Amino acid sequence: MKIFYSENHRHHFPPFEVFDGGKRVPYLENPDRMDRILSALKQTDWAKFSEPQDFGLDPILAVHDRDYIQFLASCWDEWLASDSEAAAAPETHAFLPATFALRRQTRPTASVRGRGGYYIMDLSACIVAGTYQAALTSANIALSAASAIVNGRRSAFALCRPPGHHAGRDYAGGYCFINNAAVAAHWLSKKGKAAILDVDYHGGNGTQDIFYERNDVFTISLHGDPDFEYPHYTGFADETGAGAGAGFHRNFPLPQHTDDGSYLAALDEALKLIYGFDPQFLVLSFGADTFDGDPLGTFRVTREGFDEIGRKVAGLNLPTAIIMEGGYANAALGENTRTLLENFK
Ligand code: SP5
Ligand code: ZN
Repeated sequence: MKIFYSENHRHHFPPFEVFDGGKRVPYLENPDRMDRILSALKQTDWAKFSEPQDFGLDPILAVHDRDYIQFLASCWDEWLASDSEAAAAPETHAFLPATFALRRQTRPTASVRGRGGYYIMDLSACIVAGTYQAALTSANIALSAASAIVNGRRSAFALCRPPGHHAGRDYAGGYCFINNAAVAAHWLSKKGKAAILDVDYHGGNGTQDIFYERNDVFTISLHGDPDFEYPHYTGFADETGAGAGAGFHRNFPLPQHTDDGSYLAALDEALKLIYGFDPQFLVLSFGADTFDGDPLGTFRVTREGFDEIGRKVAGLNLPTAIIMEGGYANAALGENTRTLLENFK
């Protein structure tokens, strides 16, 4: 299997994020995650590593707002120019807004703070010097995997960092800046009908938003119920698409402590819906944070569960681009990811 990967993510490593309660904690979405996955894959005889191709900005701007992408590009430099403490010690700082636009506040204002609070939805999408380059490269990794399956491969793995599924057309959140899976799926949709199946523990709100009014990309997400889990405001079962996209999005909100058995039962329902849509390509947003023991999750999916998830999704027999999203139990992340991927090799 082709694995697309780049070292560019290492320069995106904010020194902290902020949890509920204002608690400042080490950034959980860290480069060590990639090292764990890389070392597990390097032990196999089937993982073939490639650098991503550069697809330019057009496929990214096809699903993202131009001013938002420009904000990501210039945010860090503008922040250093506007905050002397950050400029004096940039490596211990990150950009995070402290005031957020509400939905009735419909436009960004000129300052970096005013654009930050408009384009960022939470306190885990920290921007540092390497963020924009890492996010662009991550999108190119997803596009490279998409291109591999268009060129006849049965599957390809995009080892993306930063992840993407919380990023919408004009916002960052949940460690995500550019929606890698959405960029790949939109690009694929020009070659044939595409579906996105999101099995990250968190609801794929960005992916949902981007395709909500479209019927040419079917999107579906299994996740912790927003009644108790991030992203809190979306991912409910009654959100099924709008306008031309009515019926082309589905959510499966699941309770705390969901185990292999109930997860796999929900997955079976999701796979039936994808089968009914009859896509030519599948994009799998894969997060390993459903794992029993993930520091951000509450589910109890086991390593055997990841094997079953992989087997069931591979059973659709569709050319599949597997896009890395979350997963923060680093000690188990490599093995869980390899276990899922083994089913697609
Ligand atoms: C890609 C991805 O998995 N993003 C997840 C971002 C979640 N950010 C919200 C963090 C909420 C912190 N809650 C702490 C619970 C610790 N038990
Ligand atoms: Zn997640």
